[in-house]
This record gives sequence, C-alpha cells and structure tokens, in this order.
Amino acid sequence: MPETALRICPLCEATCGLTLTIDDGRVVGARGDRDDVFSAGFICPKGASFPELDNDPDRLRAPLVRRDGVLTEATWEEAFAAMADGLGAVLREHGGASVGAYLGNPNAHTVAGALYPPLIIRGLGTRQVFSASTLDQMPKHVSLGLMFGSPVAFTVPDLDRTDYLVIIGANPLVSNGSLATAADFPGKLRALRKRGGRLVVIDPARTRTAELADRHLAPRPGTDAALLFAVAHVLFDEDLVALGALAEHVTGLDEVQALARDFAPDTVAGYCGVDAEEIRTLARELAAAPTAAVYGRMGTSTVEFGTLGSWLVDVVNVLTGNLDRPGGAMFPCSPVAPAPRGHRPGRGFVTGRWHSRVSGRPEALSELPVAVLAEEIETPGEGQIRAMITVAGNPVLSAPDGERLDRALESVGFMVSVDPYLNETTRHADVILPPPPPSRAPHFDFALNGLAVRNNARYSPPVLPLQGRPDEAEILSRIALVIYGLGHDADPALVDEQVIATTLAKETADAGSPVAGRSVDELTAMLPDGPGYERRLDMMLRLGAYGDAFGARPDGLTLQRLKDAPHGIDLGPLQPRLLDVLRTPSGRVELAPPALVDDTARLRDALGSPTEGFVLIGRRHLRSNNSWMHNLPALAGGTNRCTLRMHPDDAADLGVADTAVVKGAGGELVVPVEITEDIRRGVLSLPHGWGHDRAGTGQQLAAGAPGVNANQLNDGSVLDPLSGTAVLNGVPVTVGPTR
Ligand SMILES: Nc1nc2c(c(=O)[nH]1)N[C@H]1C(S)=C(S)[C@@H](COP(=O)(O)OP(=O)(O)OC[C@H]3O[C@@H](n4cnc5c(=O)[nH]c(N)nc54)[C@H](O)[C@@H]3O)O[C@H]1N2
Ligand SMILES: Nc1nc2c(c(=O)[nH]1)N[C@H]1C(S)=C(S)[C@@H](COP(=O)(O)OP(=O)(O)OC[C@H]3O[C@@H](n4cnc5c(=O)[nH]c(N)nc54)[C@H](O)[C@@H]3O)O[C@H]1N2
Ligand code: SF4
Ligand SMILES: [Mo]
Repeated sequence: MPETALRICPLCEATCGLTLTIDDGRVVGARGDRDDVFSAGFICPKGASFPELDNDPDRLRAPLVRRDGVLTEATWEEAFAAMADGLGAVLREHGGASVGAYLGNPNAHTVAGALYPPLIIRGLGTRQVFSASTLDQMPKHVSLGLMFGSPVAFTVPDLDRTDYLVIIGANPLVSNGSLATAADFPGKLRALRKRGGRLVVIDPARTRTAELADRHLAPRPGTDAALLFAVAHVLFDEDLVALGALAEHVTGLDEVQALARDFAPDTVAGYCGVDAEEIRTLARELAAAPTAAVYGRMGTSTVEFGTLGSWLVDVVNVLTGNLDRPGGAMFPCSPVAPAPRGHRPGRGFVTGRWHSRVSGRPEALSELPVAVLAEEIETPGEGQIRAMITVAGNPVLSAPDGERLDRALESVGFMVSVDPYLNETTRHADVILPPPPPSRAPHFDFALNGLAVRNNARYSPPVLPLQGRPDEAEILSRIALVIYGLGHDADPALVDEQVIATTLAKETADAGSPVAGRSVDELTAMLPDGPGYERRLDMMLRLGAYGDAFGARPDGLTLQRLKDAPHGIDLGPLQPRLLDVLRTPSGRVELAPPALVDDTARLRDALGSPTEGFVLIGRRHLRSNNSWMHNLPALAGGTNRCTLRMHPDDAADLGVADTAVVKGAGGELVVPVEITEDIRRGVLSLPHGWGHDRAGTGQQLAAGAPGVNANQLNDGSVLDPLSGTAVLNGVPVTVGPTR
C-alpha cells in the first residue's frame, strides 16, 4: 500500500513543502503539500521530479576510492580509512593550512551542509576556503556587512504587502527566487499586480519575469550600479528623499548625496543604454508609491560593480523610507536567529583581513575568490594547496576557466569529495563519499529561513531509512574527526556534543542570553535523545528568537513542537527589527561606508568606457539547476537547452544562422543559436552548468546532451574587487558565424 510523507524540497530557495508518495521503500510520486504553512501546495517541475532525482540510477550508492589510478567501489570502512590516510598524510607533512575547501550551493539546502563544514574549516585552520558565494551573493554579504555591520543582515522585499516592486537582475519566474525565499514567487507577483501594485523589471533580457511587468527597462549588462546611482541622484535632485522613521538611525546621507551628483540620468544614459527620462520616472514612482521595494540578484551581483550595485539597492530602499517597514525591504527573523538582545553597537565588518597568496586578492567573509583556486593549487611555495575537500560543488563547471581548474585538481596531492555524483569535479577525487538521497536525509532551512518573505519554521525528518549507509552528517563528522586528530573511527557524536558544550558554555555566560546563568549540564540534559544534528537543532531553536529558552518561555519553539506540526509553523509577517540587526560601530545604518565610497571612483571612471562590442550574460531554465540536474529524463530536452540567445539584428549583421563561434578571454565555443527579440542588441545569453562531455564522469543522460561550458569563455581575471566575486554577467566576447 502506498503511503505519503512530507518533505521540504531541497532543490531551490523556495523551500516548498512536498507530499511524497512512498511505495515499496522508495519515493514514487511528489506533489505540493496544500497544508504547508509556507508554500500552500505550490510546486515546480523540479520538485515534481523529486522521485526521479531520488532514484537516479547514476547516483553513487557506494563510496569510490582511487586504486591504481582508477576510482573503484569500496566499503564505507575502506573509504573512510582511505580518506583518513590521504588527508592525514597531507596534514602531517604540510599542515591544515595547506588543505583547500570548496563548498558548493547545495550546502545551503542540507542540514549537514549547514552544521559541519564550518567545523572542518575551523579544524584545518586554513585560509584556502572557497565557495559558490564568490560566484553568487558575496557582493551582497559585503554591502550588508558594511552598511548594517552584519554580512547576513539580509533585506528581502515584503512581497505580500508591497505596492511597488523593482526587480533588478533577477528572474524569479524561472529561478523561483533567490535571497528572497518565497514559495510561489510567480503567484505573489501576480497578486501584487491584482491588488493594484506595480512591477518594474530591469534586465537586458525580456525574461518571463519581465513579461509580467508593468515596465521593463533593458540596460547594458554590468551597469546597474550606475543606474541605481542615477535613481538616487533624482531622489536628491527633486527633493524626494524621505527617510521617515529611519532618519535618526542613518549616517552618511550627505556623502551619498555628494557621490550621486556625478550620476545624473543624462550622464549615465549612454553608458547604461537606458533613456534618462525612464530613470527619472522610475525614481519619481518609487518615491510616490505608498510602499516600495527594490530587489536585486545575480544580474546586479555577479558583475564588475557587484558590491556597489548591491549596496545601492538598499541605499534606494533607505532614501525612499522603505527599509524595515511593511511593504518595503525588511529583515526576516529566522527561528534559529539568536534571541534579540536589543540595540547594541558592534565591531562592524571588514574585508581584506588576509589576502590570497598568489594574486593578493582580499578575503571576504573568510573566503577567497573561487576564481583564484586554480592558481593557489598550481603555484609552488609556502602555503600551496596540497589537498582539497569539496562538498556539494562542481567548480569545474561553475567557476571561470574550468579547463585550468580541471588540470589543477588533477595535480593536487589528495582530494576527497562529498557528493552523490561522479561529475566533472569529483572525477578528480581520490575518495568520493556519497551522501544518501534526499528522501533519506533530514531537512531544515538553516540559511533560507533567514531570507523568507514570511517568518516560518518547518522540519522534515528523513522519510526513508538509511539502509546501512552513513548519512551526510556522519560523513562530514568523520572528516572532522580526522582533522581534529581523533581518527575516522571515533564516535561521530563527539563532534556534535563538543559544539553543544561550547555553545551552551558561551550562552550561559552571556548576560544577554535567555539562558544566562543557568547550568550547562541542566540544559544539555534537556536536549532530546536522537541524532546529533537534531540535538543541535533543538538547542538552536530553544536559544532562538522564538525559542522556549529551555523552559523559561514555555510556549516557545522546540524541535518537538516542530515535529508535532508536520506542515510547519507560521511565525507571521515580517516585523520591523532594524535595531536588533544593526551591528555597526556607530549603531546606525552606515549609508556611506568608506570602502564603497572609494570604489565609486572606479564606477565614475567607467561611465566613459566604450559601449560597443558583445557581452555575454547568463540564463537559467525552469527545468534545470546549475550543473547537476541534467541527468533526469523529466527535465531533459524541450526548452531546457544549452543555446546562445542572440538578437535577430545582430544575427543578420554577422550572418549568424544556426550555430555561432563565441570567443572570450578564457576560450572559444561553438554553440547552437536561438535568435530572439527577447534580448538586447549586443548581448548574448548562455546558460551555465553545461559541458558534460568530459571523460570519466558518471551521468549518462547528461553526457548524451552535454552542451558547452559557458564559463570556459571566462578566464576569471575580472572580479568585483571588494567581494572577489567573478564577473559572470557582462563578460566581453566576440561572436561570428561558424565556417
Ligand atoms: N556563468 C555562470 N556561472 C555560474 C552562475 C551563473 O549564473 N553564470 N551561477 C553561479 C551560482 S549562483 C552558483 S550557486 C554556482 C553553483 O556552483 P556549485 O555549487 O559549484 O555547482 P552545482 O552545479 O550547484 O553543484 C552542486 C553539486 O552538489 C552535489 N549535490 C547535490 N545534492 C547534494 C547533497 O545533498 N549533498 C552533497 N554533498 N552534494 C550534493 C551535486 O551532485 C553537484 O556536484 O554556479 C555559479 N556559476
Ligand atoms: N530553475 C532554476 N532555478 C534556480 C537555479 C537554476 O539554475 N535553475 N539556480 C539557483 C541559484 S544557485 C541561484 S543563485 C538563483 C539565481 O536567481 P536569479 O538571480 O533570479 O536568476 P538568474 O536567472 O541568474 O537571473 C539573473 C537575471 O539577471 C539578468 N542580467 C544579467 N546581467 C544583468 C545586468 O547587468 N543587469 C541586470 N539588471 N540584469 C542582468 C539576466 O538576464 C537574468 O534574467 O536561482 C536559483 N534557482
Ligand atoms: S520551486 Fe524550488 S523548492 Fe519549490 S518545488 Fe520547485 S525546486 Fe522545489
Ligand atoms: Mo547560486
């Protein structure tokens, strides 16, 4: 008899609740959970393909260990021992600082990815830390850190209540939203229009989101920061700045006004490729709207001026009085956010506390740019990377110049990958430790709950048993045990108990904590029996903003309460909470941080740069997810294809028909062309995550329709300097017909 089970979808940031059908010990169906407090039944094609993803025959079921040069199936004991030997040898000879770590995107979607990689990195004491963040949202972390004093003080558009939404450089109809967790983003945009609100989309491509908008501006890629500065210029110039309740909490207004003087709409119009009058209208409408929010994503972030653009999104939200008010841009409050301790200044946020060894790039958030990973492996000398740990990442396809990274990873002394697939990156590993499929893993959105447009808490325990294999928490714990010198066969529970002991010691000693002065032993005894990750989650919930404070607030959240509410607990609409999140030294919003003021000079200089020539931007597809969902029959083919989109006038000028040759600083590709009016002239778009034609990988369906690796056009030399983020949108290329 088929049964059903609930499981939060881990495949994108929307965090939809799924109802899975289980038959004969496997998942055979997935539909939206109508009773889910957050997603109310919404589902997309990827969520619907959960059974295929879970049962994919190409998923690794056993670990692989390299023997005589060949990756060979091994027992778990053999694989952990091989990991301990390989890693141990490098640790003894070169120390933890010689081990590099790359953390990929799904770490934001797993319990294990949230809880264990930080311990691995701390144990190594390495500065060679890389992640998908420097291909993604690092500019936002830096701008938030500089403005609010916390790099995770994310603002999200209050989608359900706003009157005027500006989406710049995002395509939530396809991506389902990012750094703004909202199940059914499409429905929420339609609801906005229905209640009389207005939607403006700023994107060089006429995306599905743009099609839904009242107005679509199509700027030249890479110019969002200048455009937003011009909006600020108009707000000052026409006396439309109105901080409202924010006024007493903001410093640096005059500096921003002075900076914005150089960015009059007429000054930036040619550079941005947008009519000056359009910019003025946008500014006036933003100011006039009862509430409004500007929301920026990949197209604003992964560009030459990514940190400036990410900052200016929030500057405009402040100038129009929309920061931290209902209908504006608000700070979500996650159930694992620490209980509020009131308004207190912090130490602020800085980058560049150390620099990459070879090309001297500054760290941001204790990470180095993934674009320098290859050179850090290749370049001999003190501090060279001698071993790599990758968890849930495929940088050979995700990061610039995969061919170079491919060679570098091949040369590294020892590599261990925690990944369910043998792919373009993990094929270089000496040991691959595959986690079980999502149906056999727990789920809690440690990161994404802090980005949700409505506060909520939901937990999914594993739906199916592990069948004798270790879960990802155990896999990562055993890596940590080796690094901490305890050996791979020590009890993995030690790792969690150590974290619990340290956290509770700190909390009980903190006068501002809800458990100040209580006994660590008493609190530890209150945690539930069960897996270590559940004990840690329970601890975090109880110490959190809605928590029961270990009994002191009896109605508060505990893990048991979440388990008793399988469709989740709604924690209400977003609430103003600026003073809780502010951690700047001044205790105010620092609107004009010196690092951003300085970088503005670079933007000013760029206004005069040439505007001809082609640039490449990215494109996402509804039935795709970065590099790793090209192996499922339900998602393959149709519109999910790796093609180059090009404007018909450009195609006619160049004589391009079915295929084109595209050249960039990193290489050359021959790609099928899709000619469409839905893209600005001079702009080409190509999705990333393709190029599944390398030998020795194990995704058969993907290899059958490999596509090309867009990132091979990019040599990774151009980064947003403050965040170290690779420029993935607005990459200069040349294009022509194939001969
Ligand atoms: N040109 C261009 N490049 C881009 C982008 C772009 O827009 N344009 N986007 C960038 C962005 S935003 C991102 S986030 C990066 C993504 O970059 P990466 O994170 O490096 O790449 P993914 O393709 O997401 O690879 C995810 C890996 O995780 C594995 N995986 C899946 N589930 C699990 C699990 O439960 N546990 C573990 N351990 N592993 C799992 C998959 O098999 C796969 O190997 O790509 C970036 N690259
Ligand atoms: N279906 C699907 N969903 C996904 C993913 C996926 O691969 N497939 N990936 C997930 C991940 S890891 C992430 S980070 C999110 C990303 O979520 P989004 O940021 O919403 O997704 P993108 O499609 O990268 O949207 C970026 C948009 O910016 C536009 N753009 C490019 N350059 C510029 C520019 O200079 N200025 C402006 N204004 N616009 C520009 C592009 O045309 C594109 O429409 O999506 C997530 N969801
Ligand atoms: S929108 Fe995202 S979370 Fe929702 S079903 Fe689709 S992939 Fe899963
Ligand atoms: Mo991403």
